[in-house]
Amino acid sequence: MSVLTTDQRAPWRRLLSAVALGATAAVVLAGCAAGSTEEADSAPAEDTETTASAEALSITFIPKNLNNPYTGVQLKGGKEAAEELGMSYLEVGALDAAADSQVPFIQTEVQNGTDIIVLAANDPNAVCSALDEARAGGAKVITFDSDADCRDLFINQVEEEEVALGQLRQLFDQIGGTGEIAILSATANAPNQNAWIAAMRAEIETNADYEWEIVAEVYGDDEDAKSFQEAQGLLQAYPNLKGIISPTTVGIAATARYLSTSEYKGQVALVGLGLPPQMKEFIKDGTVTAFALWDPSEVGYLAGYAGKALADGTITGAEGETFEAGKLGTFTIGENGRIIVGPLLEFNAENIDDYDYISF
Ligand code: RAM
Repeated sequence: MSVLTTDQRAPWRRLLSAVALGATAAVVLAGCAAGSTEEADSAPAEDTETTASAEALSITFIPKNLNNPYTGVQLKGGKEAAEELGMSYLEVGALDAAADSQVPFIQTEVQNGTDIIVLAANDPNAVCSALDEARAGGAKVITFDSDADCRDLFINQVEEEEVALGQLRQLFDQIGGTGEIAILSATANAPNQNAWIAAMRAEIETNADYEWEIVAEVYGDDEDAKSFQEAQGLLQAYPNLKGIISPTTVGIAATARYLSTSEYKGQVALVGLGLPPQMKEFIKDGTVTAFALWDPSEVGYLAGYAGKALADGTITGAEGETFEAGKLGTFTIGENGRIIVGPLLEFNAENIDDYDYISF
């Protein structure tokens, strides 16, 4: 994955950054966000990956963390959209998904006068003041994958309840509705993880089919090694565990890898959200029977198109507005600026080979 530093941005944007530090920041950046400023007309070409046009809108993706194959698939879609739309594209971020790791990257984009910031929030409490500043300066802010309530739009992969219920049903199909289960999540503050887990817990409480006892909820922080250790810890601490739900691609892959060579293989069920290329071997060797996800590249792609429509003024983020998103078709903005990409995909031994295209 390529990560450009801000120094590689066009000189005119760096100039605006300097101006942006002054009191006139909002005015200057608002002009920049419109994408048709005089500065842009006389500016040298962008020195980024995707466009040579000085008038191009700039879009920067800030994922949860770079050290995550899921991120790579999402950004592939974002970059594709930026290329199709002639926008200048950048992806920046930290290797880890710590709560405050995204703040300096947002601040740099504010200083650079970036037109569209697309972010997967690690922690709304950490990122919102920097994002508010970006919006006050004229930037359009989109969250994707993981929401924060300080944005123009949220590109949500699948309705939260559908994500939650799909995983529970997959577990029920394998172990029935009784026994001890555990959750292996990503980071403790991740809005997407926590929304899915809350919906799962609510369903378990109210659905008479589900008499499971959730004995633990642990966090692998979307780091492979930590997730692996947490999986190992769960199985040692709870000898009667019947199933693990891991609603994170990093967590489920690490847990599957641990299970695959352990005495628990085939004894403890594992469901959750996984990337087909990472999970294929564990489906084939019988460690995992079924898991779920969506195509993450579509989430990034849609964010790119939504960002362009916002920056062009075609949409404002209001409920009921529609816009075209290239190969994905027409989308309508739902309640509270939310846009759903598609349905939950479920993978198993019968269909796993059909999803080789979801690759990183
Ligand atoms: C991990 C991340 C991401 C989530 C996927 C399912 O890669 O936590 O935010 O959407 O899993």
